[in-house]
Amino acid sequence: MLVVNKPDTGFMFDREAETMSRAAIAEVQAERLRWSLERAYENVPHYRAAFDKAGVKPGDLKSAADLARFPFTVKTDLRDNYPFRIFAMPLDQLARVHASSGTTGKPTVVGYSKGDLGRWADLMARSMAGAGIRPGDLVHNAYGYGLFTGGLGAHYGAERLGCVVVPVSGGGTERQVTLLNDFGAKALLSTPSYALNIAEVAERMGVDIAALPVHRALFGAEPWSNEMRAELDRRLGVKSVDVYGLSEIMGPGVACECDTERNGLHGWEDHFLFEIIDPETLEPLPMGETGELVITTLTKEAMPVVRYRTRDITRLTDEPCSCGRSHVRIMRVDGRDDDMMIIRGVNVYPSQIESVLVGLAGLSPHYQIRRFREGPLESIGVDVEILPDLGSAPETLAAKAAEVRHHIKSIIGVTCEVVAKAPGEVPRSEGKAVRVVDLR
Ligand code: DLL
Repeated sequence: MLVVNKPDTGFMFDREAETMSRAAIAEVQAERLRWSLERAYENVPHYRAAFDKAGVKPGDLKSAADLARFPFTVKTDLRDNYPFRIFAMPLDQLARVHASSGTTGKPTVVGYSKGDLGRWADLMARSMAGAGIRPGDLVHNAYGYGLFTGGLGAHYGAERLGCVVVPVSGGGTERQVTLLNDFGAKALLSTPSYALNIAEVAERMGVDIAALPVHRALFGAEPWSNEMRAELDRRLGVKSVDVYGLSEIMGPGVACECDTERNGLHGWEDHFLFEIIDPETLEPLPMGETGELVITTLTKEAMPVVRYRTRDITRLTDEPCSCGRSHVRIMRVDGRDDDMMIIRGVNVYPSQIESVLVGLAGLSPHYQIRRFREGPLESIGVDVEILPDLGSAPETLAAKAAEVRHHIKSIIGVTCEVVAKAPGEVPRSEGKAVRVVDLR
């Protein structure tokens, strides 16, 4: 249902659902959860075996709190059922499949019914409206099209909202700049690292993106810091908003910030149930505590997913948001537990290093982290890049490296090897950035 209050404030794609009372959310969740568990148990051999092994039946669920008795699902469960055995519907009744890139081992394949695709488009439209994108806006979609869920997920969401989509996909950065300039899109959709690449190429081409009509950006698919947000807002002249999702659960649009607060991403609780668990003990943690995000789908027909361990580390808050949306907020995801580095006892995420680097005088915001071993100990190196106007004399590079090393040590508390490189020497991203190179 499309409810428009005023042309630009208070706009919501589905006001009734987005502003439900907490009690109404709990009621809808309990009912849909039962349906989803039953669907998984009755139709997917993997879930039947896993529930039987844990000694639970869908009927044991009396309230959402009983979900803690049900088994988790992990990525290898999806791989073990490659390609289509995790689906709850016959293949010929599905409407689409997507898959992860699968850099290690087999990719994970996910499936959607026609109804699932409709709900995905609705949730993505909801997310985009919350981010300040409006029906009629021209939307430049630079998320990759194909098996990755970013391109098509954003595409159909934008169409559902009533936008005009430019389906440019990732890559061909000069052409991206030309199209942004010539078409005058109001919104840019891409990964934050690719947006940075676009900003840089535009500057080289003499195009001032900040002066163009583009005023909103929906960035996600990878962690990015608030410092990077400030940098992108400034260089692109946009208000950028964080969108979260994962293919195993749906794709982009599982959660999204509102442009009112930009402080935590509203997770759409009428379609997903969010839990935070302690990744060591696997026990659910109370609201507000930091741990691993676990998601159960409530309305997915083709591929219900029960208690999926995302590996993403974050916390939830159910404090009211000034935008009026009642759905729980997922605080920004700093990183995945497999990205966390432990350097001499200090836990470090790549995004913390990013926070220190972005905005340092004389430095470009491009960086890459190397993980390596020195004897038995884990160490990290950070490649940074200086701005062209500093020149690239060896002594300038060395001085910059020493300065960055000092900042990282004093702010994060870890000692690392810093290499300052000449402009253009750190690889640029066209989709998800490779922030960490593992040399161990
Ligand atoms: O990245 C879906 C997506 C596309 C989200 C476009 C947003 C925009 P996957 O390729 O399956 O799906 O990767 C999912 O990416 O578990 C997180 O670790 C990470 N991730 C996604 N969004 C964010 C975000 C898409 N906003 C994995 N902040 C997730 C931090 C994110 N990490």
